[in-house]
Amino acid sequence: MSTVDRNGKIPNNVDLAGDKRLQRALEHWLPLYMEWWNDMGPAGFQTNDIYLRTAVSVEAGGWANFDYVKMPDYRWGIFLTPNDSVNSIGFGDHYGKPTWQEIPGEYRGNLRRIIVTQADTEPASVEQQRFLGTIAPSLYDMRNLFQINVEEGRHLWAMVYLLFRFFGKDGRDEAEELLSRRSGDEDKPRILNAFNEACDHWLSFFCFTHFTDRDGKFQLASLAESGFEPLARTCDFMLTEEAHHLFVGETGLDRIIKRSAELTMETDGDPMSAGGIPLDMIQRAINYWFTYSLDLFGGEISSNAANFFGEGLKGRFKEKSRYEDHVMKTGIKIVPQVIGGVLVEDEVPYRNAINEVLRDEYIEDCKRALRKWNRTLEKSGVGVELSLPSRRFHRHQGIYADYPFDPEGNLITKETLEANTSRWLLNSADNDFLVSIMNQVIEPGKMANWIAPPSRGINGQPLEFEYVRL
Ligand code: BYC
Ligand code: FE
Ligand code: FE
Repeated sequence: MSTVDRNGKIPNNVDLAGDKRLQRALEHWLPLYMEWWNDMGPAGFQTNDIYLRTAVSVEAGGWANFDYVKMPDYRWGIFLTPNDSVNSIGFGDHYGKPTWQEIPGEYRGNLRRIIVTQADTEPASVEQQRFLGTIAPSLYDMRNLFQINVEEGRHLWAMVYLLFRFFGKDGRDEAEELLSRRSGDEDKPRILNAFNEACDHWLSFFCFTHFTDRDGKFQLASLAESGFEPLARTCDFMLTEEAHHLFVGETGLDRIIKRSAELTMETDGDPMSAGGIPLDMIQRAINYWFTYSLDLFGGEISSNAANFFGEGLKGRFKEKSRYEDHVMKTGIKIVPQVIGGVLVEDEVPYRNAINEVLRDEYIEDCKRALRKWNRTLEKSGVGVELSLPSRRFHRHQGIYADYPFDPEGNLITKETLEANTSRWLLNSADNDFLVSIMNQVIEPGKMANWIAPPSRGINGQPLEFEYVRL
């Protein structure tokens, strides 16, 4: 049964009150978390009332409770999707056996690694977005930023609960480490590469929430069917919140694209002169964040991933509903590899290529959004199209990382790559310009000049609503 405790220090539906040791341990971690939030969470605005959605229960509607809240008073709770029936493991070598309620000893190391990696991304993203409130294009956008920030904080709580509950002293140590690593820090960086990249302006923010949070969607979905049931149910509930992050990214980019097209037309092809963002700069930002996000799926050929799947820890996207063979002991996947200086199609045992299977799904989802943006461009009549670069371009992980590819995925020379990098990827001049045009806009309903207004407000409120009370 999952009864919701809303009134304790830590709201939850995991019966914390019934496990005093665990409750005390988490209550001890709470001030450390708050210290991190004060140091590394959104700069400023901590005493302002913000129109936020808070999860107060897991039932339909109950997790989307809207009210004015000061960020430090947000109720960071622990909520798992309830499940009162007995489930069976949905894939891998234990297919069909009952799911685990406790950690199987032999998989402790791998589960710890998966949970810590997932956990690490959550505070990292908050750190990356720390200063964006000070240059928000509207109160609507500022509110969405803070909504995402508090929810990523809650996602950290979700993972830290698992660490405390199932990993004893190791878990407590990991939880402390999660608050001591820092995005972009030379000595103590965050674990995955995209989470150490600077996100200094709102073009990067929308690319991040579109492309990088979208990795979250696919990773969480593949963990939401894990044989370790507490992990599955935690990730399942996180996905409900994730949808809003993706909405912010996808519509945010669409609004920038719409405005950039307008300004391009109005200025005869020089939107920068009107404080707008050129479409080729948007393309470079897409190239940059899409490829860093591709890295987050891990290597194309990975024995880690094969083990996670075989052990029943991490499946594929919508494993139950989309696939028929859930064991996949045999089978191959074609993965193009560079062999002897040329790209050749190579056969890889299916399980070893499972990161690539997830990456395929992710790329399809990114293409869908791209088609939408291109429809916006088509309507504008600007005569420009955006595209997604090849999965081989600009990679830092996996089998393509060591080779120079162009955005179409052709092998090129290092010299050609170097000569074109600033044309293909968001560069320092772009970043300087983008920061220079982003000034805080705080009049309710008003938008910065470089972005179109959204089509509607939050939770049925008008655009002019005071989403942040300054
Ligand atoms: N950067 O076998 P390989 C989210 C490491 S986002 C740096 O190819 P594997 C969110 C790897 O650790 C979702 N290092 O990879 C979004 C290994 O290191 P060791 C986050 C990387 O293990 C926005 C080595 O390279 N969730 O929620 O098959 C805002 C060889 O690795 C990277 C998860 O990631 C990289 N990109 O797959 C807020 C789910 N990629 O052991 C939140 C949990 C790989 O040699 N994680 N390495 O030292 C996993 O399932 C897997 O760890 C990965 C990697 C898919 C990430
Ligand atoms: Fe998250
Ligand atoms: Fe997210």
